Amino acid sequence: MSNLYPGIIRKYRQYLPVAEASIVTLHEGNTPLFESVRLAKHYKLPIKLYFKLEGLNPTGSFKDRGMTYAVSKAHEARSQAVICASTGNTSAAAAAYAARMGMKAIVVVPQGKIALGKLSQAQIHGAQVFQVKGNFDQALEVVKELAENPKVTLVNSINPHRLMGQESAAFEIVESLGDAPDFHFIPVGNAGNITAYWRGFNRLHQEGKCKSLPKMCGFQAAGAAPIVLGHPVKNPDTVASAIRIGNPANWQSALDVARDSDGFIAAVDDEEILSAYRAVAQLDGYFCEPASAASIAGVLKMAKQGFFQKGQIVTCTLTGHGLKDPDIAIQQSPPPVVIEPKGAALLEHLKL
Ligand code: AN7
Repeated sequence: MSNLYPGIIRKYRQYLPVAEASIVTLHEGNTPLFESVRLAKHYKLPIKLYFKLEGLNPTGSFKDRGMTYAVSKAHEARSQAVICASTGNTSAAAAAYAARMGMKAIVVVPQGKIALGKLSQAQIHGAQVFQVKGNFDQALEVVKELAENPKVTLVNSINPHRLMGQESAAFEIVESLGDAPDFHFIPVGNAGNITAYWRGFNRLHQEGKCKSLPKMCGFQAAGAAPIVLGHPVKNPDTVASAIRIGNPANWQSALDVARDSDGFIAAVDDEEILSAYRAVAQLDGYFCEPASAASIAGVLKMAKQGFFQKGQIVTCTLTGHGLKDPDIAIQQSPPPVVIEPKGAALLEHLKL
């Protein structure tokens, strides 16, 4: 018998039913839960802080968990193509899973507003890529108009199969810790992922596989914080392009999760996001994308306010890999020094 890790559909078969011949996997999931050492120490956090490294999924984001199941179910339903609007990561995942299944992918992204790595993924996997003259919310309206067509399946997070797949990240956290954490911090865009985690934790709780439930703490970017403000944001703006969303698809559900878990949805500004983005890279050696750092910025913000008690267990989803958006990393770092090709020239610049 093979010991190959089979991906989340086969691992969590009882929760993700689909015909065997329709299963498409890139062996997503099984991502590490990684303890913060130097970042936690630097900020004198009283908690045990763990990062769920979702950037280590095959296309570099958590979207793979939802896409494996959404594309499998689309194939089972004899759909010919999958379609999505995206701030980048959904389109990368849709393109990759469609390629692996031999289906078409049609992706609609806001023109000039998605990270280059993500655009390159959609393109190289052979998706038909459309750039809409507008923002993500408008792109979503466009694809919803096509979703009635039985030949295509919409794979945004309004597709329930997406969220069913994404529950698997909560299952893995419970497996890693032996119980649920006290708090779970997570970035919020369309609010699909926070909804999926909460459902996942609840499922295991009902089955007696964890004794407690976490308080769910979701963070939007301040320039794109409709849930916090209580109204849609017409022109959302933030450095965290993945969560530049002004009218989230799962808005009500985010409010329900915050209420039911005794948690909250709050905002962090771009400065806080970028500071956390640099800190996790420079102190803990992990490179996440700016949107992912919103959850760490949230932890740091709450810690400053004395929110945590000593020894509490906090997990934090780092949703996507930093290599998706190298432009921001370069902007946020000192430029490389140009030198003559001589050891002495290098030595001049070193403080050894
Ligand atoms: C890195 O790809 O919406 O709250 O179209 O890429 O479940 O929407 C991406 C969202 C967080 C927010 N972090 O998750 C898309 C898209 C990263 C993301 C989110 C996204 P949701």
